[in-house]
Amino acid sequence: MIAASAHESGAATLDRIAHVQLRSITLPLPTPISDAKVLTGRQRPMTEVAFLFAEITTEAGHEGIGFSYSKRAGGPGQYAHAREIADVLLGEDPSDIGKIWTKLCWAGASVGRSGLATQAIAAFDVALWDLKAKRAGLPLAKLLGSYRDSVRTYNTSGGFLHTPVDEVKDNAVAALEQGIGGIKLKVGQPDWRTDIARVTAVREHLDPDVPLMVDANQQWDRATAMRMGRIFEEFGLVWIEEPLDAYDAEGHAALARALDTPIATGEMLSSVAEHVHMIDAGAVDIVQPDAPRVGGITQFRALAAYAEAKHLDLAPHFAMEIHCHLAAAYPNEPWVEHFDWLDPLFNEHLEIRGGRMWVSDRPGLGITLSEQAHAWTVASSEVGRRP
Ligand code: SMN
Ligand code: MG
Repeated sequence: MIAASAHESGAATLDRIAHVQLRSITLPLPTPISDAKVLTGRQRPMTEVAFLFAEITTEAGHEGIGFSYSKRAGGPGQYAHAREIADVLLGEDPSDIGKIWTKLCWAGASVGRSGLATQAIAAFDVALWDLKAKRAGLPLAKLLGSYRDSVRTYNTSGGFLHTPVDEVKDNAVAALEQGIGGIKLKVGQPDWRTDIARVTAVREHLDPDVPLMVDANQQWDRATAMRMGRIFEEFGLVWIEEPLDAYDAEGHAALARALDTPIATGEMLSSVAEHVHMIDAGAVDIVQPDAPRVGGITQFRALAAYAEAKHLDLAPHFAMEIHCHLAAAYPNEPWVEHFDWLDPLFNEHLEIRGGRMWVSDRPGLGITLSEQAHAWTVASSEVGRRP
């Protein structure tokens, strides 16, 4: 007898994507943000973040939400690209996440498999993984196979270069009292002595056991990066982040070989291939992928598997609402970056205590858009029909 196919058995494979809602949401930042890229004139202070949200609904009524984002230029482009390719999803089995990623990629193949096109795909991909986990009744981390219920977390939003050092110290104390486990400070000032003075001031202000990281946002040339790295050795930093141009594999590798302090980088890379190039060059001790930037959770998981095989540590960049799940499913104890910037976008908030961020026990990512997020919507469109 021919075994009944999954279709005949009425399994979940009968479900099909019926409707896709896209939203472009502009999140205003409380104060203009400056890192090294601003102080050296490469960029203007950041005043907002452009989010691309995708909400997918199936004929059986299953729903998933995902997002991608752009700082400064790029948001409208991501939204426009997503609008162009959204109809590719209609009628597809929501479980065929890999197939759908490939279809979305080929739909826009002319604009490449990295950068803006990939980041637009990410919003759909994250939504499909959210939908898959919610349909299974599991938090995403558990669907992926989690190693832990919480992850170490450090704060970045209090340590930017526009913030006077006394305020940075206060922000660090407040973050630690909130239950945050580490503090990242921006460096890369025009005068390197100011960097040393600020990091020294914070180091001396906090308990010596508090983990500290620094982030130069690609500011230094190779000679400066080596000099600053050697000066920072005595601080026992958890890592030095983006000391060089994000694509300078050889330069990062020379630092990684020469310094005891781990080198962390990867946030700016927008494909798995770019990360593999850096990893293969020995350029990174702690890889910092950003799921929206590399094309979503499907791509992030491929990269995480490669990083695991290379015995690297993981510290995903930004988007903690996604990355707390992905980091919980990574073998080596990771760090997840804490930003409170996105809090107004969602009705739910991650629990932080004891130096750790606790993965929500809600199905999927565990997030729903707030009324405020809807009010900050600057454009929306839809394809298909709501079941
Ligand atoms: C960063 C994040 C958000 C804005 C500017 C820079 C960053 C980081 O490099 O690592 O958080
Ligand atoms: Mg950074």
